[in-house]
Amino acid sequence: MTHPTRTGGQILVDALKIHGVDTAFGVPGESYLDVLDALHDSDIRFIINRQEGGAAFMADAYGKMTGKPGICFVTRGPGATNASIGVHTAYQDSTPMILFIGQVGNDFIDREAFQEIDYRRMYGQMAKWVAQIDRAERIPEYLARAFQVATSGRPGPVVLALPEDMLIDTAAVADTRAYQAVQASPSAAQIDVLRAMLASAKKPLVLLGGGGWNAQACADLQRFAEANQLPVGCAFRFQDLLDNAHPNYIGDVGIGVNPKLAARVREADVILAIGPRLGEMTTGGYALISAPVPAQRLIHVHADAEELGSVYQAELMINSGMPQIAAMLAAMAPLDAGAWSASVAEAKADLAAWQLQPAIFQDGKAPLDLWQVVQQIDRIAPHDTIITNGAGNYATWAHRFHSYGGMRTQLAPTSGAMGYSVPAGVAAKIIDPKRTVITFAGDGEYMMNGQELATAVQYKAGVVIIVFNNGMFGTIRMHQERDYPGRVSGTELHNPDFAALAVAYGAHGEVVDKTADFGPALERALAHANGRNLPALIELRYDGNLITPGATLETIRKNAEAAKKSTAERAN
Ligand SMILES: Cc1ncc(C[n+]2csc(CCOP(=O)(O)OP(=O)(O)O)c2C)c(N)n1
Ligand SMILES: [Mg+2]
Repeated sequence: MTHPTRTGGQILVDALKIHGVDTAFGVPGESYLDVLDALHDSDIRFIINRQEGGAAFMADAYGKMTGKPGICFVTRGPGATNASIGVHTAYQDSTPMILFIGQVGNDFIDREAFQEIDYRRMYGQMAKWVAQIDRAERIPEYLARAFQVATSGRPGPVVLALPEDMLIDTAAVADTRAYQAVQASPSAAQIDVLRAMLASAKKPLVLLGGGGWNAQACADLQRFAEANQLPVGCAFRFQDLLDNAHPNYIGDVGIGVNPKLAARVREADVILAIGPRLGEMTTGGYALISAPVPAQRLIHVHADAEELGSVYQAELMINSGMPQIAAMLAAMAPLDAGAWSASVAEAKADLAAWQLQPAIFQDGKAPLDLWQVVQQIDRIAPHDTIITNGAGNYATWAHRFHSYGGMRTQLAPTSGAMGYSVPAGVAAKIIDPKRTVITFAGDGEYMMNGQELATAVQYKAGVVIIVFNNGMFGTIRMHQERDYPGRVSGTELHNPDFAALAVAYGAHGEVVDKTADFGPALERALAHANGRNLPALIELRYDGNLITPGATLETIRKNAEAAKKSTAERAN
């Protein structure tokens, strides 16, 4: 059989089409001009970003939203290093992604030629698989494998380097079939053991998390929780796997966890963890569930066989994809829930109490009440609104007080990466323009990838960005006050006028510093974003002392000073 002669770039873009790619993100480079040329004739939408960190975060957001690998193209050296934050995030978050990097030609390789890096070494610990394609006729094979690896088992990022001369070389080669993501399924015997362990429980708890979920899997899991009246918590930043308004949703087990929920995790007799790695943030530093042998009887379900038993020696380990286990649990004969059925309503009441207006706002003295801000968002925006955020204390206001509306209404990095919020919000609106998208950004966090506001304007992505401007890298300041009270160092920020900056980009921008002004400002921003398909930014100016819902900076400092004083007195 004869095949048409194509350039490497054409073979690659044809392969992307075969694997179902409709959108790619990136920043161009002369190292992969032939791919850019092949994209010119394809119907793949190539979203041009302003910085590779933004591009890689957008690819991560695409992977999270669709379950298909997010595609990102960057150039060698500087482009590849800028993109690394998105690869690290995709790895920690178990997001399918493929990063293509233009590479130095084979004629110059290994001379530390211009912008040359060995990506196998650079990305060795951050990606599921890193390879370099040295021959154009092997592109179809490498791409098929890249899609397999990114989506099978525990999803994650793959990095492929593309030497420049290989891309312009020609070959007459056949295409492959489309990839098929491969996932394990639980055995019937494992489901029997799982059922018996739950049947013996008095205080069972389900914990959801990790990558690889889809709408059907979430729906099946919800049916299982309902049929067995099980309380369901969600791992750090996987808070949307069960609609937060559902009676069985009892809260997020992450940073700043509700102490009553933390106690429930500690005191549970059987924990059914479906999907999460049970990482540091979800286990309160491996304290709520102790490693390696937990006090609770642990059933750990994970998509990666190697993750199971790597930290926790669960009593029952099940290697399974999320849709596979969820379908089997939905079909499982329901248990007698008499021993624990009351706990669901109790835990839900604990959550409701935890979500009441915090004491720091109750005297009404704060001109801008951040709790009220979230109440207004939940009142005005649709329940299926996508909320994005990056790292920073401001994210607490969303995580604790917002009611996430179910599967993929939360785009947030478990890697704790600053700079994720804006690209994720812009990408979400590009991928699903009918959805309302609201981005929570810190003043520090916004400035890490705020340039993607230009991408939003260019592609008519009507995202609403809320900048929490407290004039500082607040999280670090909080830790500083705890450990080095009163010694502020390296955490103050002198900021631009964010609203004016947004206007300069062609977006709508306004400043809010009073509680009563937020609702109307949000209405205007949403009308602008959804009506005119252009981004809108609301800058919140508030008292930086309001650092967490539970304590002000001042209290944290005073407590730390008092603790230091008493330690010193005891030493004397
Ligand atoms: C890329 C990156 N750099 C640094 C950090 C460390 N870090 C975590 S939170 C934070 C401060 C965030 O400040 P801001 O966005 O203003 O939010 P705030 O805490 O003030 O609400 C920093 C510097 C990080 N997580 N990610
Ligand atoms: Mg800040």
